[in-house]
Amino acid sequence: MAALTSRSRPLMPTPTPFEKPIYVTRPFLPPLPEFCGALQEIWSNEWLTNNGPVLQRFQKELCHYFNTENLCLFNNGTLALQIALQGMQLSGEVITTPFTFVATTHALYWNKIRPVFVDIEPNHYTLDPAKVEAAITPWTTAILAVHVYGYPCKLQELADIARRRNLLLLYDAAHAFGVTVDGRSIGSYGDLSMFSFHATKLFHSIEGGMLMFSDPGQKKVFDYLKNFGFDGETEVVMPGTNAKMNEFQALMGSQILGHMEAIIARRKAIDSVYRARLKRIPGIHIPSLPPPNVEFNHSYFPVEITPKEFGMDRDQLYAALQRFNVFTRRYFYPLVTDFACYRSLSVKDPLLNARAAARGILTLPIYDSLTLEDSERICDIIELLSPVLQQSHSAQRDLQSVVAPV
Ligand code: T4K
Repeated sequence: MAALTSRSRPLMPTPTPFEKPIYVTRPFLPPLPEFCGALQEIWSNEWLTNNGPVLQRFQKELCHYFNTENLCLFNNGTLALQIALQGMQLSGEVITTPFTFVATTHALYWNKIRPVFVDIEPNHYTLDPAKVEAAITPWTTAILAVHVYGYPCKLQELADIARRRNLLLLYDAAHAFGVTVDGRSIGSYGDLSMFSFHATKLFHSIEGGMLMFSDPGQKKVFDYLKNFGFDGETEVVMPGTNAKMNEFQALMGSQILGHMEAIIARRKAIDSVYRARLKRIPGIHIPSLPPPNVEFNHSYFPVEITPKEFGMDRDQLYAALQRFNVFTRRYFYPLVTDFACYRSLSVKDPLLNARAAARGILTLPIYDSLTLEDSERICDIIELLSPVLQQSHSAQRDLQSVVAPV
């Protein structure tokens, strides 16, 4: 009989809609009294932005966390990446992924760099090194890969290509705070990494961004570029912009940093519930966890829906979950190449894996204040919505009505 159901619960109570909306994420907020108490420092300093003392302290804390001096803070991740490309004087073509948040591509465009889109590998949706190699032209200056959902890119393969072909290797690590590979922060791989500290991220400073880089000489350039190019009070050495992180952002980041270990542990527990429950549902594919040399951050929980096996397509499930007050997201759909502003670009690669991922992936709610009961209930709802399981349930009910004593 158990074989007929996904769990050994003969007749499931029908799950009901959540009373309040369950979003794909909610920001972690430090305890309010803790934060309010800490605000006193800003009031005492009467210093709100422009490289203030709280920002300087936060930067030191991050240097310690990432075990490097080579980092620079910004008011968001998008401007951090734009400034990185500008400061490294990149031009021509950069090989990149279409399966990302649109900011990755925008940063190239704002620097008048042509994005050359190649496909991703199907396991963790990161840039496929073989496709990168094939797309290199005399105009290629760099590779811009994305650790999407926090899954590390093929670090060794990409590094080999970059070294052999004399290209810079940049990572959009917006999703990868807290990820380590072989005991080293993921930000220490490649020439440079950008982290986003947006409110929707695992680690945040309300809005914010960070660059981590291998060449210490770059710090000065990035610091100029984020502050109008000022060198002292009376000299401007390059046409910079304004991309400074303010004191309130820095304070939020600083307050959250100390909670990171616990935050990741709680997400790991939610991830385990989803994995254990959803793997039994036909038509739901869960990407594998990264190998044991990776400390993962569980920043997202993507699942891939196969309509034929599941019995409905990803978009139908996305809409059906909303009726239960569960607001999942289709990160990243549409592909960047399908947005109106990039549609006219010629893309040689058919992007088969990226298209399949954009069509099939649903990112489920995962965040600090989501309880394990909430995640169980989301699984209950998905089971209820699964046409295949429903057929099994009704078959089971039929069977029970036959065998049940009168
Ligand atoms: N590269 C990559 C790979 C990225 O993913 C991103 C950003 C960037 C670069 C650029 O970094 P930043 O410049 O943003 O630092 C969100 C974020 O705005 C964006 O930062 C993020 N990627 C992207 C993946 O997701 P939306 O349009 O999905 O956000 P929104 O407002 O719909 O929020 C999602 C859900 O989060 C809401 O349904 C509810 C919840 N939420 C959101 C906010 C802002 C809250 O509960 N509280 C909140 O304060 O883009």
